[in-house]
Order: sequence, then C-alpha cells, then structure tokens
Amino acid sequence: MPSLAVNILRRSTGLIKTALANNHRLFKMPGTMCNYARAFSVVHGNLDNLQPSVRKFIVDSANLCQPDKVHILDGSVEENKKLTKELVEMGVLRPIRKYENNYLCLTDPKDVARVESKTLISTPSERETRPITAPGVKGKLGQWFSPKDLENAVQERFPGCMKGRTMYVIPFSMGPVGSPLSKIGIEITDSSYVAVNMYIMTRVGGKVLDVLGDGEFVKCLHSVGQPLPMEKPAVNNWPCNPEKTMIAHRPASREIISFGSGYGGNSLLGKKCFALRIASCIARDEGWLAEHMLILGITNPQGVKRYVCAAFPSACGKTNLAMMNPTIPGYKVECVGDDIAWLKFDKNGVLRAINPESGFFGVAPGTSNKTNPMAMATIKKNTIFTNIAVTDDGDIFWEGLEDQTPKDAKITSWLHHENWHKDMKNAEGKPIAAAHPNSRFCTPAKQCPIIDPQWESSEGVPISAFIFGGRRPQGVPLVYEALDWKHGVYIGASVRSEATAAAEHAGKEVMHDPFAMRPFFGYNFGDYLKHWLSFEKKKELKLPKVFHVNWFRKDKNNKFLWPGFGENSRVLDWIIRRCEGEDIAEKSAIGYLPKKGSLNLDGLESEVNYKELFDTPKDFWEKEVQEIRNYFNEQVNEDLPKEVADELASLEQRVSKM
Ligand code: OXD
Ligand code: MN
Repeated sequence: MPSLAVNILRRSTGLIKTALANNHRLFKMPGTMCNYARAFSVVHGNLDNLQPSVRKFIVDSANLCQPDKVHILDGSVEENKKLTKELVEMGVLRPIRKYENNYLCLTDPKDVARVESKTLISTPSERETRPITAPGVKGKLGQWFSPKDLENAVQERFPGCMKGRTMYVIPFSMGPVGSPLSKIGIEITDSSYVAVNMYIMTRVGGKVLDVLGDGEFVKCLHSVGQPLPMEKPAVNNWPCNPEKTMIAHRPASREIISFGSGYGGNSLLGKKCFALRIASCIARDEGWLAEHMLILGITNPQGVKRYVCAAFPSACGKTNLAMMNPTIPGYKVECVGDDIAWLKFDKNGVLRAINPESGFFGVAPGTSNKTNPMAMATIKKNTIFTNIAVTDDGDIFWEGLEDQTPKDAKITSWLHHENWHKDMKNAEGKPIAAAHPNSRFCTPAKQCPIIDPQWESSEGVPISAFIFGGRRPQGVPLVYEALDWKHGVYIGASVRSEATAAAEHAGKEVMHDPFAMRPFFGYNFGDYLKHWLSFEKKKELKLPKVFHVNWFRKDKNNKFLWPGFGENSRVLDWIIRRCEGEDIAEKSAIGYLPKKGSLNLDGLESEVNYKELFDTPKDFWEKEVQEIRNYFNEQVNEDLPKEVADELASLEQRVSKM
C-alpha cells in the first residue's frame, strides 16, 4: 500500500495538473486545499489517527512548507527531554549548570522582541480590524491587511519555507484541558525551540486531541523562514528572517500565520496571537472577554478571599504584582496568572476568570529576590531563559541581580562579552547591557510557590475588581476608583504608559495603551468598547468594580514617590475593602479617592509624601483630558461609542470645576 506521503504527492500532482489545465492559482491559504506537493515522512505520531480537519491542516501545511519530516507531538515528558537534548546538541540551548533542567538560549540579536510594525489582522474591510482614523492620521490601533494582500504575502513566504527541516505539530489547550472556558489550538512550526517553550506555556498533547474530537480549533502556522541549506549560517544557531517577518491573523477563520521570527511573542502562537488577538474576536462573538490581565487571589486577616484582575501594559510589573509578597500583616496573595485572563459570566451572573496559559513568559531584568522572590523560586528548575547573561560558575545574571551575585563573578553578556562589567561601553560610548532588556524566563506556573489552589479550576475564579494602570511619572494618583461601569470603561480606554522594551519601541514616551491591549486587539477598538459597555445592559450580571493604580509617580527629583512591590498590598487592601462596601472613599473630579487615613500606611519602612501621591493637579488633568480627546478623535474617530465620549465630556466638566 502506498504511504500517505506518496498518496498526498499523487493527489497533489493530480491537482496541480488540473489546476494548470484550468489556469487556477496554485496556492490557497492553509486551511483550504493547497496544491503544492512534496513527500515527507511522519517520524512521530500517526496522521491516520487524527480527525479529518486536523489531518487536512497538517497535510495542507506540509504540502505548502515542504518539510522533510513531520513530528506530531504527544506531549510526553520523554518527548520533551528528547527535543531538549537535540536543541542542546544543535547549540540552541545551553544547560545552566547550577540549576535543574534550566537552559539558556541566545537569539540572533535581530530577533529579540515582538514586532508590532509587522503584526497584521486580515479582514474583508479595514473597519472590522480598526477604526478609520481622522484624515492624514496613521492608525495605531492595529494594522489591517486585505485578504488579497495576505494571500500574496503568504505566497511570497511560505512555499518551501521548511525544506530540510522537521515540521512539529503541537496540539495544545489554552486553559485547563476540557474546561468549558478553554479553547484548543494546533500550532505547526519548524522550530523545536517553539515546541519546548509551548510545553511550558500551554497544555500540549495528551488528552487535547481527544477533547477536541471533531470540534473547532485555532490554526496556527509558524516558520522561522529559513529553509535548509541556509545561504549564511544562522547567528547563534538561531534561524530567523527579519526582513520578511510577518505575524498575521485571520479572525474569521481563526487562523494565525507567523513567519520569520522565533521570539516568544511572535512564535509561541498560543500567547498573544491566540489568547488575545484571536480570542478577543471569539469572546466578542460568544459574549465573554479575553484580556491582557493578571489574575490574583488575596486573602485578608479574617480569611476572606477575593480575586482581582489587573491590566497593565507590557513590562509594567504584572508578574511582580501577580506574585507579590504583601507587607501588611495577615494578608496572603496567591497567583492565578500573570499576563492573560479569559473571563465569562456564569449562570449566577458572577464573572469568572481562567488563566489560559500554564507558564510565565516573564521579563527577566528587574526580577530579583527583592522585587519578586516568588518568581525567583519558580525559575529554579525546568526553565528556558532567552537572552540573559550567565556567570562562569553556571549561574544566571541580569540587571537587577547585582546584589545576589558575587562581586568577583565572571559574567558573559547575552552578546557574548566575556568578563562583562557594568561600565562596559560599545564603540559609540553607550553602556552595554548584560542581558537584553526584553530577555525572558519561560517557566512552569505550577512551580510558583504561591500558585493559587484554584488556578486550574475549570469553572474559573470569581472576579471582584478590574484594576487598570500604567507607568505615569506625573499627575496620576496612587489609586482611584471609577464612579461606575461606564466610567470604568472610559478609564480602561484612556490608559497611558511610558514605553518599555517588550516591543520594538525606544525611549520613554508616554504612549496610549487602551486596556493595555493596544498591540493585542483582534478587532476594531470601537467595537471592543461597545462589547465592554454591553455588559452593563444585562441587569442580572454582577459587574466588578473598576480601579486605576499608578505605582510609578515621581517627585521633582525624579524619585519614585511610592515604594511599590510588596507595599502595593496596601492599595490592594483598600481596593478589597471597597469591594466589601466599606465607606472609605470620597468623590473627586477624576473618581473616588481614598478618604484621608483609609489607606493602611502602618509600618511603612520609609515615610511617603501622601499629599503628592494623591495630588490631582488641575493643569495636569486639563492637559490629560485634551490629550485623550485628541487621541479619541484621531484614532477612534467615528467608532468611539457615545457613552465613552460622554464620560470624557463629564470628566472635562468636573476637572473645570476643580
Ligand atoms: C508579554 C508582553 O510578553 O506583553 O507579555 O509583551
Ligand atoms: Mn503581556
């Protein structure tokens, strides 16, 4: 009997002939029948055992990308070990000796962050993807690609892109396998680095395909874009194709097509691409929310436990907050997730959240025993580090670990500078960092010492509050509460923050990052706002309270006014007490502020300037209102819901009376 590969070849050859005879295009998008053909061997797993739509996705992708081999992941520990061993032999991963099963990966320095400029959403009309901006204004709320342009871009990149490589097929669940809140994806990739990171970040293999049955899944196709043999050897054994990088999404057919980058946010397609961009579209269609939010549980000294979600832009300390060590006595924080929340109202109208991920892909620099001891304990084993520095005695190093590293340690930077020291400068006289500012740890969530007992609960945890925030050096108080749900939606829409290294932005500009979702919206932001507003109309729903926090306010000497980290528990305490209905807030122009004396500051190590922390200068807020109005007019334009425009007008009114 001919092998399946031969059958595919025959069938495809037949189709090619027919297509040529009929003068058809030879390429169609993955997910529809594709006419390229090449024999490949399935070296692990069995295509015949898969349900037809999964098999078709694999075969179409293989015909298109033309790998030598296909490996269907089973998700076993042995398989993970084997792939890891091969990555070590290939020089992609290097064991970090002081730890158990920890590895360092160094990328090509051209491939170190999410590439927002090359991240695209393809819908029939531009307006489905993003608001039509005011004339002459460049849209910043997503990039639209027409279906035709996407087809051409795929045609230009994918045929034969996996030649000489193995194509890994990764069936994965976002959320606990089988939970009614979870969704399934299948990622096809030619990077086994992606495969071993996906083991950590998602639930791979095992029962996933059984649970899927003949149900729907998100199709994720990824290639590093370097067929073998390569023209030039890969830098750091890290093949990538920065000139041709493209991270594309087709929400209508629940497809992700990523090319040219191996870096996490661009290649671990379960994360930003699926769990935020595609999931936000699924959530809109099905009446739930997919948000860039941490989830934490907080228990007070009386034993009452509440869960909250917090949305901060990338690299603003979500992971630190999610794992915080509260300084106020008797409080306990437990972590459900540090980056993404999927939220759905249950039949009693209670909003419940799951963390769709099973690992943390955290920013390494700045993480230390002082700032996040729980993350430091989590990464002791089974962790993959990307673009950090190491010491010659087999330890990890990055900016922020100076106090934990012996003074005479010999450090090798992520760019291979041996004997790295902090005063090292490059040819232009600029300081050389030990670790890339966006270097990461990828570590299993279950290893976190304060992982919440309910973190894998299939019904999710009940959410009492949404907290928005960003890095705001001026004008924005430590905490304030929204006046109501509509005002809360306005607060989410008006989130701004200093730029960070998580994407390709440079500098300290304060950027708009509505709902901390600016790089992650899967559909028009105006429609997203309408979706949030729609929940208020359903009277049976118990809507969480909404807050805004700012740990990053600075004084005139550029020093932070608030110590942050574990001391943020004081703010969480106030938020939780508000959720309990305590009368500890007073109305101000911008929202409810803590009544004098209601924020627990007992035992704070150093005194804080309360007045400055909570000051709301009129001139600052006048400018802020103006800035938000310009942003809404330019970027959201006709798609801004009236309710949000009204909220801005009311804020302006209140500010004018300050
Ligand atoms: C992340 C990001 O990696 O937001 O979580 O960029
Ligand atoms: Mn994030």
